[in-house]
Amino acid sequence: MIRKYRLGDPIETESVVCPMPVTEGLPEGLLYVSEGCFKKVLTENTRVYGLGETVRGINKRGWKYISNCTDDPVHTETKHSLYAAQNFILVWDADDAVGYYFDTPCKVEFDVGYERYDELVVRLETPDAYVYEITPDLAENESKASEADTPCRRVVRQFRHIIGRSYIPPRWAFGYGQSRWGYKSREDIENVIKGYKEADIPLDSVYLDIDYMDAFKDFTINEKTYPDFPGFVKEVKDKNIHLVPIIDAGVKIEKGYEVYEEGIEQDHFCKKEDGTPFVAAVWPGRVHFPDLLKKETREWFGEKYSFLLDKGIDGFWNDMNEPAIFYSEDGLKEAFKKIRSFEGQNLDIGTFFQFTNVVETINNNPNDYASFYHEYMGKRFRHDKLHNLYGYMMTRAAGEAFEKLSPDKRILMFSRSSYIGMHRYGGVWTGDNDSWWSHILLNIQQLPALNMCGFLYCGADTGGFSANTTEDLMLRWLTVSIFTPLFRNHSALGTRDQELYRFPHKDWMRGMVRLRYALIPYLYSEFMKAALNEDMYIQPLSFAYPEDDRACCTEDQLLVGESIMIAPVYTQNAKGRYVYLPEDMKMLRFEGDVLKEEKVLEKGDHYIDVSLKEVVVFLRKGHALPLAKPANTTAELKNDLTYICFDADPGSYDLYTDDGITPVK
Ligand code: MIG
Repeated sequence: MIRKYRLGDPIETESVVCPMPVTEGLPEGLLYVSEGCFKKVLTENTRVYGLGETVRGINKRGWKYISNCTDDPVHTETKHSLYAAQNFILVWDADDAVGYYFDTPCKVEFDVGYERYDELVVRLETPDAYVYEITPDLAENESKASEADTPCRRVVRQFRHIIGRSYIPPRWAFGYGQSRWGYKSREDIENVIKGYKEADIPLDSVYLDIDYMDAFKDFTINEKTYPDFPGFVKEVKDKNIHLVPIIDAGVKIEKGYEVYEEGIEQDHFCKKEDGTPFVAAVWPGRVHFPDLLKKETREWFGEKYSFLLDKGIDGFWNDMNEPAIFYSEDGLKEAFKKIRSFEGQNLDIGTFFQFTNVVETINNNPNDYASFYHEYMGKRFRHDKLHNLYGYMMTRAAGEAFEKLSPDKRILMFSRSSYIGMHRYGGVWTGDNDSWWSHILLNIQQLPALNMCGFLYCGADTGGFSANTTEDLMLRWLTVSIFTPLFRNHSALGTRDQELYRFPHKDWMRGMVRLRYALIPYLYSEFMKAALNEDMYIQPLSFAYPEDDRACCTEDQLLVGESIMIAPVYTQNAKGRYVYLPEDMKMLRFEGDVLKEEKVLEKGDHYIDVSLKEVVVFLRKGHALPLAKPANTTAELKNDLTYICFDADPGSYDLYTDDGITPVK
């Protein structure tokens, strides 16, 4: 059952697609303390889930999370905000599950037992919002119950129903992708493809980071480094490989640059209070931000993707759309003025840090976000009042354009920043993680939360973006990423090269990627069923075994689709790990795509050895797992499947298939 409440005068976000009457009063399960502040008592057993892409565990208790889309590349436990604002929270006690969705683009603070362990406090920056309260009981006209439903899963499914169907990518987007910030030319890309070919490692896509553009200008190509781009796209496509370029939010200010000129002429850029276009800076130096909140601007910007679609491109990633700001023109002036004022001084304890602070706070500065305006639904809004919608609207611009520009073909799209609602237009990647062991765990823990919020197509930079990776880290990370819909190896400029073919143990890595390809019929089928049934693709154990307290406390094992559980090793130099089985399961030990061992294990704790070249999967009782013969691209995968079963017939598995490319109606 879902009830919708209105607080004050909310800004419409169009994240909810089901029209619903407003119930008078306030949500029953929350205590309204004061203007925009809610409280709920948490018992010792209450678990709190949701919030999508954030730091820390699956159970969010014991920290404070702030929805405020931020380009912060250091994802440590100390942080409160990452790139996303996904305000869905699920509070679950022994026999009581309730979900809340706070639909407001303003900052929202979720104090989940931070001040007091036994209290959830939600503070809205401004007391204007729609609040949805979702309980597990189903009204007749609400989404159909599934046999596997448990209280948490029901709440999530109902929530997912009102926010609309999750984005569905083309099937090739389940293949392996190689990316790196630093590929400079057509030749660099050709070498990557050659490297994979020679090492016989499957590959479906190569990503083009900012260097494919001419001077970092959106919708341009550097003709010197990428001569005959359409010919290149075709040459690569003939090998069944897709090139996926990046698009940034900022439009370079440059006389004669078409996107800039048109944007000025047709009034598409965000303005300052005085009506002049707001000047910020990102990669190309000075830029304007397209006012993507405005419908006409979304149409205009979305149409621009045709520049690349027309050249044969069929996938994109949207970056820097929090939007990230290196500095604003006004902010920079101020900073120089301040810095000059320190000149000649004896910088001591009091002044030295003030001095360094001037530069440290210049990027993503709150003053800048409060100094430009949008036109949204016919009204003027200061950016900071609806900051969290910007990335959503950028991806929506693309998604809506694709429906017109590519009506017969799905286009790959994922974004860095997001708000619920964006899940209908694209997936997300989790941004600039590090090559740290703790970030494998973070990756594991973000996945179910993203699924709850509708972001089914998601994944992390495999191997880690910043910092230098190592062979063992990459191998272990692969044992997570081969199960995530988006499976991409990406790294930052200046870090150690991490294409799989460069590693001495590339044979082991090849084996893992081959296993991924063998799993694609299953993974795709489970993904599609989750999308079409408004369900979870990756679940925490508590969603399936709510009665089992041990399972509910398990934060480093996941259910992937209906048939399997994974328990990746994520600590360095471990030779295995303890795995908790919430029921009897069949352990499947793979070395590459070769099944080495099958063994039924009883419910309970087991220490499982897992060497660096192995992947261990647990098959649930009464379930079957289809496997294909691996191929070097998804296009070459055949549908002759073999099945591994545990007390089930192969025929019991409900395999979803389609052509993988026609948009699903
Ligand atoms: O501030 O385009 O998260 O994936 O490689 C860096 C360069 C800008 C941030 C993205 C990252 C990408 C990088 N971008």
